Amino acid sequence: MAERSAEGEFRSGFVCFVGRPNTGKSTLTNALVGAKIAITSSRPQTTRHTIRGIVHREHAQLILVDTPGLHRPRTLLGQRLNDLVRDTYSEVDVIALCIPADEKIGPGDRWIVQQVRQMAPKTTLLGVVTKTDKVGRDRIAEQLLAVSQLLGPEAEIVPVSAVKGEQVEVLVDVIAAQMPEGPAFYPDGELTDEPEETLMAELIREAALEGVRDELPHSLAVVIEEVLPREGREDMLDVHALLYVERPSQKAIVIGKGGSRLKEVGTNARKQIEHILGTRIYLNLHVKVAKDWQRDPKQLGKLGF
Ligand SMILES: Nc1nc2c(ncn2[C@@H]2O[C@H](COP(=O)(O)OP(=O)(O)OP(=O)(O)O)[C@@H](O)[C@H]2O)c(=O)[nH]1
Ligand SMILES: [Mg+2]
Repeated sequence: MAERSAEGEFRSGFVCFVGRPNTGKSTLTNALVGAKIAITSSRPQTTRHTIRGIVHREHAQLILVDTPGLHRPRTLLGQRLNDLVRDTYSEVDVIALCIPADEKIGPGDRWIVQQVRQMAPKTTLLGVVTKTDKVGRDRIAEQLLAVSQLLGPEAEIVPVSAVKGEQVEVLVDVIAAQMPEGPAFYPDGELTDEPEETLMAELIREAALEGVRDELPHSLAVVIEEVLPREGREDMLDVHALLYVERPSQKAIVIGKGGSRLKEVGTNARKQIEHILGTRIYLNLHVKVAKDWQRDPKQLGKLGF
């Protein structure tokens, strides 16, 4: 168990969550921050840019950097996401490797450890065994041992369930103990440095990902075109968003029969956005085809990658 900082000392710093896609990094980020600032889904490659979440405690402030899952890239988008994650290694005090309790450690995990050790040889590497609610105690113990073998005997390893909220505070303490002494970087109460437009685009993408299958998730990108205050109404925003897909067939799936799916996506996203921004919005969604944007440098640039 890590030492707590002595009375009066304040610690602050950056911690980056890394791991294969779908290992629970964003869910854990939200659980630690105590608010939904990162979207999550059962599909790999949900997170596409680094998201900073801020954890405020009496004796510490942690800035969590949630990153896209790392994997051997198959598209230009995949390559850009990997580059993004590598860039953040050098900027953080602690790197926390997330490995689910219910999956065997594989070459993908070893590859990530090797990347981290190469790019940030001096940075503290922690192990986090995620999704512990999915397995029994024996399996958790087995996984802790396996992660210890992967990271070496000096590495601290914490088992957590972000969904059940188990061990989340223990993880905060262990990370905080590794941080340098120093003042807070962000004012009290600030939970993320995500621009509101990014949050909105992400919540729309999450709603649109719900229930879709196969390769569509990777083909979907959302851009906020315009945010305007409603004339004569201070408490309402008009938000215009574009959903990009790669093929006409995908456009049909997103829109649904008679527009039914898109309507549902709009309703779900609107509720989430209103909740996080604390203001009423009118959400206008349009779907467009941008052929093979994941592989096209020009299109990627336009979509912000
Ligand atoms: N049962 C259980 N499921 C979890 C837990 N944490 C995450 N999950 C589920 O695992 C899936 C992936 O979670 P995410 O947080 O989106 O994973 P990620 O690592 O951010 O994924 P990428 O952004 O694609 O790399 C989702 O379906 C989550 O609901 C947990 O503690 N318990
Ligand atoms: Mg994620």
